[in-house]
This record gives sequence, structure tokens and C-alpha cells, in this order.
Amino acid sequence: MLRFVLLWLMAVTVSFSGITAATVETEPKPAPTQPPVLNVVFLDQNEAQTADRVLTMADIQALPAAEFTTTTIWTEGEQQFRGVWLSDLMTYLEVSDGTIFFSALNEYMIEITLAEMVPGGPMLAYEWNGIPMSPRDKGPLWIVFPYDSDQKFQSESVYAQSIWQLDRIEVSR
Ligand SMILES: Nc1nc2c(c(=O)[nH]1)N[C@H]1C(S)=C(S)[C@@H](COP(=O)(O)O)O[C@H]1N2
Ligand SMILES: [Mo]
Repeated sequence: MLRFVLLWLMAVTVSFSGITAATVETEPKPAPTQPPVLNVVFLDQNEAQTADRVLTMADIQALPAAEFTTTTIWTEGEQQFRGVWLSDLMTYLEVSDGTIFFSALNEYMIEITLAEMVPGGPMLAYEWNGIPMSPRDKGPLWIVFPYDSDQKFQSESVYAQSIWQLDRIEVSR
């Protein structure tokens, strides 16, 4: 009798796992979901959050791409950056007024004014010398300026605006 029970248990186990495997195989593959890389929060005059946009790398890479080559104070030699002008990012976010703060994984925070955000100015870079940046090398998002193109970009305040490991934008208006 015990033998029969054991055989029956084995049979049930085998057929059950068989069904499970078959079920898993026929299930549609879930759409590849990208992790969020940038959180944009909108605040009102009382610092209360009014809206929230979560962007993935694909969202950012779908915007018009910009590119420049420059030296930086953090690196040796010419560096190529690819990304999105902050001006284009603001257009996409429909931000045309207000105060904008950028903050990083380490809670470092700086302001860049809308007036400063022009093509040829600050860029949200997602590629450095042709490759995506890991958090270890200032990625995945680093705000960089074409430092060599204008002496005004070779200043302590612009270096301070060159925030790496950017993960959050706060728009107050
Ligand atoms: N994420 C992040 N970005 C940052 C900082 C920081 O602490 N964290 N420091 C800023 C400041 S104040 C300056 S002057 C420049 C130069 O920093 P470094 O001297 O550490 O290279 O990077 C800026 N970007
Ligand atoms: Mo600084």
C-alpha cells in the first residue's frame, strides 16, 4: 500500500511540474521594462508636489540628441559627450518658467536657471566617449558643459553645476 501511495505521489509531482513548465512556456513574455533613471517633480509655491514624471533612459534617448567634444577638469584629454540639451529637456517637460534644482544620488543639489539653459550650454549627457556611463564613472546621467567653447564655462560656478549621478529634477513654480 505504501508503495502505491509513493508511486502515486511521484506521478502527481511529475505531472504537476509538467503542467507548470508548460504554463510558463506559453505565457506571453512581459514587455521589457526599463528602470527609471530620472525623477522630475513639480512643486507649487508652498513646496507641495503637484506632479511627478518618471523618465527612463529610453525616454531621454528619444529626445533630440546633442554632441560635443571638450576637455574637462575631471578628465585627461578630449572627451566626447552625447545627450540632450537641458533646453530641449525643458521643452519636452513643458517647463518655461520657475526655479529648477538638480540633485544627485549623494543628495548634492544645484540650481541651473532657465536662462542658462540654451543649446551650446548645459547638456544632460548619457554617453561618454560612445559608451553609457555607470554610476561609478559619473553616470548614468551627468550634466556637462562644452567647457572649451567659452571662457564663461571655465568657472567655479559652472563646475559646481556639472552635477553627476543626477537622479532628480525639482521644478518650483
Ligand atoms: N553628484 C555630484 N556632482 C558634483 C558634486 C558632488 O558633490 N556630487 N560636486 C560639484 C562641485 S561643488 C564642483 S566644484 C565640481 C567639482 O568637484 P570635484 O572637485 O570633486 O571634482 O563637481 C560638482 N558636481
Ligand atoms: Mo564646488
